[in-house]
Amino acid sequence: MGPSSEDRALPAGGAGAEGPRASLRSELDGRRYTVVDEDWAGGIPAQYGVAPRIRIGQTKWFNLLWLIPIGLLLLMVGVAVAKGMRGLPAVQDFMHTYPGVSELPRDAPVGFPEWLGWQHFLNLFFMIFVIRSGLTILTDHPRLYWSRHSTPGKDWFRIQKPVPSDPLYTAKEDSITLPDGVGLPGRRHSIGLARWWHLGIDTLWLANGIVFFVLLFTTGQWMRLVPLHWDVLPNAVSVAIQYLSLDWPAESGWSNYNSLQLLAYFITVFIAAPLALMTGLGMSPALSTRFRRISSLFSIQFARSVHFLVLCWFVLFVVVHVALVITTGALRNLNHMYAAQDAESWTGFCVFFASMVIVIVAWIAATPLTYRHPRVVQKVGFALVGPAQRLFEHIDSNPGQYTDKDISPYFWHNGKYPDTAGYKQLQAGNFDHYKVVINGLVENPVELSLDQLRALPHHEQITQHFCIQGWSGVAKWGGVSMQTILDTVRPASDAKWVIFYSFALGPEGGLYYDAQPIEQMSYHLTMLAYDMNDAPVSFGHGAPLRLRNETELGFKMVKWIQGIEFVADFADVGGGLGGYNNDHEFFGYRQSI
Ligand SMILES: Nc1nc2c(c(=O)[nH]1)N[C@H]1C(S)=C(S)[C@@H](COP(=O)(O)O)O[C@H]1N2
Ligand SMILES: [Mo]
Repeated sequence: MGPSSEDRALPAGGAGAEGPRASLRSELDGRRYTVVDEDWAGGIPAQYGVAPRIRIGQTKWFNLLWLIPIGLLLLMVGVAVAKGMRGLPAVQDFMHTYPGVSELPRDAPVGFPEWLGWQHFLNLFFMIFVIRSGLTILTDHPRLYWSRHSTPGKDWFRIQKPVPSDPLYTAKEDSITLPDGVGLPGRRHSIGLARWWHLGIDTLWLANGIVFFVLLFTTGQWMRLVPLHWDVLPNAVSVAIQYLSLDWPAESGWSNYNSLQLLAYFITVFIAAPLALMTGLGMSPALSTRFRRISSLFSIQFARSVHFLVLCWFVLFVVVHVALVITTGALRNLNHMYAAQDAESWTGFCVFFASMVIVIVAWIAATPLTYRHPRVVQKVGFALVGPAQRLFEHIDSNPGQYTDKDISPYFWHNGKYPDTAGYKQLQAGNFDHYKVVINGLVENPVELSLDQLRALPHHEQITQHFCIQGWSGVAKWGGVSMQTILDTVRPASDAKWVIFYSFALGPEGGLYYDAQPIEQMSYHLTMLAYDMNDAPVSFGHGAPLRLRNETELGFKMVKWIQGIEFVADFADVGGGLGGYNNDHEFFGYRQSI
């Protein structure tokens, strides 16, 4: 069973038409989930996507599986062409001038130091979990776009069917399942856990990378990874012809990589890896909102797309790299990297074999352990990446990033819609009897009707929403700045968190809720919205009132708000972890990245 505490009788949920009740806490689900079992996340059933597709033109989609036969065919043609070319005198001259290696500076080191072996292993080990959890994150919104609008049909890549026409179709419904051994974890919508893996291991991978860069430049090993002369380009062409004509270049990896190899390593270390970091950060709502210049050129979706292309490069690199290590003198190559020696012995192979046992065991165990001990994954992940997330939470961005012309034509829906009798009654009455209850540790608790909210100073902002699942959209929000609410209710000095209660239940019962740090309530872009794009917020987007807090990811922006409570801490609110998704799905409460 998932929950750790005993099940509570679920409340009827929602307020009656007489107005919201004073305390909404009792309507929360007090359970705190500790395992991922069959009933987890409302028992969301598995759903599989389609083979990856790329859009060509307006509406045609190309199934990427075709690349397998096409690639084989091209390879065969390439081999034939390369073989033919090598008979030509001009090509022979060229290959004589450019045999395939660029000369190294005289003081360049020879051979592989021992630290490189460790670096290489740790890098490989971390990358496995980064890639697998990255795939799970991708499949939570299995589409890629170039613009921040995430408009259905405008995706350039998808591993899911076209978006159905149902206007209330949600991003959660769109998510797909991966096999447990591929994704980390594989289960549909397990993005909370996937992100702890991804961001947590990322910090280790980065730390390893920083050590690598420092050692590279302090030992002179960088000279072996950086092309120092333009002749590397013709030399790389020469190597390509040699590989393709099946008359492979002589191995010189111990002292000097061939030029094609050098370029591949250079791109991987000095371009792909930094790009992975930069595009990763480019997806942070806090950073994207703050650095609007960069973000207006390279939107969150551009960053997500490039992040994915970097993954494709890494995977391609790994496949070719491993294939060549094996086919170009496996024992000697393994000795280089795993035993720091240039010999034909089995030493390197034995170390490599032992390291592979570790890799395989960890690979197999990762997903089942995640399902059994999700809170451990969450804790470790938070220990690793939490400080960075906390840091970015201090970013209080100014309004004005976007204008009317940036407003997205389509804005995805998400979450579980409210269907309680109380909400329906209010909705039927056009929310005339709606009142948002604002209380807790405040000097002046209030209950405000929509008319009263509309009478308060009007606040408007055009901002970008970024869902944890990966889609984004820009909208104009009209309503009341949270600062105005603070001025009205005057929080006590011990009020540190603000709880937003929804009318809607979460997938496993109990009201959806979320806790926000009080500092962020005075940010320029934190508000209660009753209008969206100059019309009252629709049912799907949170009628009659929803939260906007642009420092955070979308799931923290509670829709269909019925109450707001100021508290000293959230430990005894709901499951005690600061939000419905945190209690149930292992999300975190700081979500600036
Ligand atoms: N009450 C409630 N609010 C919610 C959710 C929910 O499930 N229930 N989902 C959240 C998530 S995950 C996102 S991304 C945004 C989506 O807002 P939208 O449907 O207006 O795009 O609402 C957030 N607010
Ligand atoms: Mo979301």
